[in-house]
Amino acid sequence: MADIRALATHLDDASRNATEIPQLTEPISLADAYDIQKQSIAHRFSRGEKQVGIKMGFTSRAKMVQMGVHDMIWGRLTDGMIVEDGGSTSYRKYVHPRIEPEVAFLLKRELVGTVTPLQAFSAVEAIAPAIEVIDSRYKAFKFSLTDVVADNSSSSGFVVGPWHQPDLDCSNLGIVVSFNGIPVLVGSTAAILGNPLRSLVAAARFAAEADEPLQPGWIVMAGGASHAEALSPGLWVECEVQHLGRSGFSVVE
Ligand code: OOG
Ligand code: MG
Repeated sequence: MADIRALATHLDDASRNATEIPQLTEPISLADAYDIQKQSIAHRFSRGEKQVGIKMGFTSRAKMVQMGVHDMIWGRLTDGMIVEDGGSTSYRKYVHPRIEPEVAFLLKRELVGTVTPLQAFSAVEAIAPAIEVIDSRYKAFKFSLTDVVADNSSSSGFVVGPWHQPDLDCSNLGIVVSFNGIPVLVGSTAAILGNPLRSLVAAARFAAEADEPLQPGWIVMAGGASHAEALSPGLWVECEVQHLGRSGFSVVE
């Protein structure tokens, strides 16, 4: 039997100290992996961090293909992971960080269980262009489905741009990510399950399974619209989403 508590501490230590670890060797169930995630994040809560939402992962084909994982996953976001829009983050805080262009939803109502896209939409207060900084704690960024779930789905940092009223169709908005002003990724929000709202629908279902309803005021990160791109110190990273505007941050040593 896997020692859930020990693995949770192991992963929390790896994340806190930005040290890489080998993939988990014992076979664990998906339910165990989510338990490890929960207990690992509980360490963050005990250090004073607060949950501010959840992130969805593998909601686009590009991400599934890049990582060889073909199931949707989710992770918990805390205030300790916030990177200020227009601000900076230190490369030293990560093992081998990558960024993904995403959109973020801000909820105004609790959302849980089986909901329609329309019900999900009616719980949305605002939408924003966003960037996720993912950082697997596993060596060479290689993991199985259960490994990555236990590692809080690689969540590490996130940047949310200006909030926009949800009065626009976000199903097919153009995306351009640039590094130091040079475009490195282009895409569309349509890559996220055909419509990022479907990611919110899935998030509500996961929340029900975990018995942790999505809360008003929470942020839901819809998942990367493209493959992830590696970061290095000295970069100014910007993600522009059509009609929503831009979010950006710099990576310092
Ligand atoms: C897992 C996290 C995936 C996304 O947006 O698809 C993710 C990983 O690729 O490390 O955040
Ligand atoms: Mg992501």
